[in-house]
Amino acid sequence: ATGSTKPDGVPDQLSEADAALWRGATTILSANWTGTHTVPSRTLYPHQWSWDAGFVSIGLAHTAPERAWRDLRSLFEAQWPDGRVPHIVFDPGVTERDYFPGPTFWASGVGPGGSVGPSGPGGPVGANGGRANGNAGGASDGTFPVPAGTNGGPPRLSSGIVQPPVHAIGAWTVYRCAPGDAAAEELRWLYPRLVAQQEYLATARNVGGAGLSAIVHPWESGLDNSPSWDEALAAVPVAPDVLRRYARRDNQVVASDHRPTDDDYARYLTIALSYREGGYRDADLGMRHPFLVECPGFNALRGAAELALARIAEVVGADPAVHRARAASITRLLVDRLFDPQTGMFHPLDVRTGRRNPARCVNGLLPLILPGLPAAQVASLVAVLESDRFGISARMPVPSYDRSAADFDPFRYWRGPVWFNINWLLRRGLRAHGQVELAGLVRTALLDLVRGSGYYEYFHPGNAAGIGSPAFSWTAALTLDLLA
Ligand code: 9YW
Repeated sequence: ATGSTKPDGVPDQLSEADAALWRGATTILSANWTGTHTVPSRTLYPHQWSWDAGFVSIGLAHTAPERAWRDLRSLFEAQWPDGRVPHIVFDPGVTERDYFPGPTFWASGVGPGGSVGPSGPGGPVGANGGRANGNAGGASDGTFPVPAGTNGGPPRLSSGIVQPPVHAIGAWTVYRCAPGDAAAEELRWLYPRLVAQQEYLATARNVGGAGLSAIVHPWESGLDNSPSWDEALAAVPVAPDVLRRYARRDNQVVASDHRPTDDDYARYLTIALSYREGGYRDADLGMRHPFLVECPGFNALRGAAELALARIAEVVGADPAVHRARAASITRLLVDRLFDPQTGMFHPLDVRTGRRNPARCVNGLLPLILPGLPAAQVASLVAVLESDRFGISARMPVPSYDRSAADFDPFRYWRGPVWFNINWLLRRGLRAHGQVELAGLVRTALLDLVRGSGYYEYFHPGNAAGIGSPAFSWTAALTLDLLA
């Protein structure tokens, strides 16, 4: 939280150089604000993305908490009756040409019988404003509140998949930075929805049966083309002609060799179509869905969300103990199922084959954010972070993939480049385990990146050049949090 500020809201304690960084970041967040939500990037991602909204709220907590609450509300107004929070909420004012795959591709709310709208098996809470379609899920007390503002309005168009649940951490951060009656009211509105989101992940996505959530698409991890998914993706039978039926847009905005390959994309679309054809239902996924993986990063964030919910529960008068117990159980399951003593880190488990993916990817370090992670695993992750594979240093934050791997690619998205949000999470984890010095190195290296290259989407892990979209929201937002 900030103390006294200069007239334009910049914290007094910042040096001139840091004040300039702060102003740069707030300018980007204002430019990416639409009036109801923040877009990740004006050029590349013109809608609202789920985990981006969580990170953005962490930055806005320091500069514009009322916008942070509005942003989170905007996302949760599009929550489905079964509790899932869609990974993209589409802006009806943006044309299909500006982003692919857009609302026509996802056709959310279209059931197997072709019925369109909120009465389909999984459409968003919409015109009829409730769970009239008989979906399971909702808050643990069995009542799912009707989202305010959508009652009687048109259904919000969205994708049908999810992203890592970082929103409780966001909401808690906004409240902590700017508490008060209005903020407590926002927490009361969000709390049952955040609980429903967690319930969905804990039940419908418990495909492996042990209690960890399975993702049904690489996009759900947030780490789209990470080597984490290579083996599971290779086994997906590509739908014939899929890339002729649908045209990509991303690689027309950003250089192709900085993005996933066409072959990756064909598989992404095939998996999404399979889920769509099943009406986005999760029953029997194990029997019919071509991609089901327990991701250590996703599940660690689910655990961290429970801990944030425990704090929120204390404010809204709910029971914090159940959330702490769930976080402890997720932590245990991660260690039992996804930790590999050979590599000293966590690896995704393919539910279809029972195999753990051997690649050393940065999502395998994210369980560090869980304060209850046993000391042996903490020590092991710290050793991996300090090794040449990930090379934590004051010069460069942690790359998305093992630097010594033969297929490490410094340009291609989640196969090497440095990502701001992941490093922000790792720094948080290091601090949670008393690794103050390493946490400080990550902070310094992150701030040097934006100071030297700007607020890019990702960065070259060798020369620190910005890659992908400039003026990227979560990079700006998390810069504010590092400076505050
Ligand atoms: C896409 C918006 C999203 C992020 C993902 C990132 C990328 C590509 O951009 O996804 O078209 O959705 O991989 O984590 O949320 O910033």
